[in-house]
Amino acid sequence: MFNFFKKTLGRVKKSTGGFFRSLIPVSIDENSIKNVENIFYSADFGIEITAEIIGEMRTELKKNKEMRREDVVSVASKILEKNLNGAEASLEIPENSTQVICLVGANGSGKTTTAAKLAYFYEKLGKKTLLGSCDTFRAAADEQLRTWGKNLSIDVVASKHGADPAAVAFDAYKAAVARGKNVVILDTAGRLHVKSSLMGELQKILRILKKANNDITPNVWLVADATIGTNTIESTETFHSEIGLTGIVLAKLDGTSAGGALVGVYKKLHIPIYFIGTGETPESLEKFSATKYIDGLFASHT
Ligand SMILES: Nc1nc2c(ncn2[C@@H]2O[C@H](COP(=O)(O)OP(=O)(O)OP(=O)(O)O)[C@@H](O)[C@H]2O)c(=O)[nH]1
Ligand SMILES: [Mg+2]
Repeated sequence: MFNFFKKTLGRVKKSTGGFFRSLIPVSIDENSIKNVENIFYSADFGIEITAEIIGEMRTELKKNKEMRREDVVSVASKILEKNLNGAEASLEIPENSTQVICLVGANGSGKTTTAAKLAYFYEKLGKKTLLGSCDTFRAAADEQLRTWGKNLSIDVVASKHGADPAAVAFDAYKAAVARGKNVVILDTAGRLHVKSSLMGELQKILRILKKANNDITPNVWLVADATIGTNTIESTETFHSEIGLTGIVLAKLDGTSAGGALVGVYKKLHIPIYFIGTGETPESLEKFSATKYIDGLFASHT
């Protein structure tokens, strides 16, 4: 993130929406286009998406010498919409089935909180859920999930600190089937994408789940931190090539981050985006909507 954006963000503690819009100058010509380029680049949209927006703006500016903020919003919205086409996804939960969602991601990205929010989300839809604590690495991890389970009245299967995460995944899946649960959500330990041994641990979890039931196709969702920026593309790519991601949840979109990296990630990898996280409470999880995301980004201050 450029210092400019960081500094300005620091000054104005507002939601991303109206604030991001207010960064765009009210009037733009050939000379101030660089300004707009910096704004989009600094919001983590990445080189390619930013270049697309700027390219389109240059074409417009050839026709008319001046663009208004509204015109930039309109051009950028169309480009973001095009690049997010097909990104929205929804989990199918057929009757009498037990779906598995395995959450993976970097340290502190929001996996455990998202696991709890997802359980709450599906319970509200009338589905029966179970949480599995496969983070046996961090001593307090299962306690964190147990607390969520207790507060939300959702079953939790956990194990001792240091236990094999794959064994917990197996037990959680079996317990979910035995108890007639519709969705089992597995929380895993945070890991750096460059650590191949830790990627091996995730591969083992997925192998063991296949042993528990060869017919299941686990959903493997990356919980990405919206505040991290463009290196999300690189880490998502590695997670994807190592374990085959089937979905993305973008956590922490409630802060000042524009979550622009999401667009670059989807453009490159075409991994569906299921949810966005918008806070720390159980309710603060929304199904991803491209239109809502774009509208929120460019919303006016109220
Ligand atoms: N504002 C905000 N905070 C969030 C969101 N999701 C998670 N958090 C916070 O981010 C911090 C880390 O969340 P966790 O769920 O513990 O992250 P984790 O990925 O499980 O962390 P590790 O297990 O240590 O890798 C906590 O303080 C959460 O409350 C979100 O959508 N918005
Ligand atoms: Mg965790």
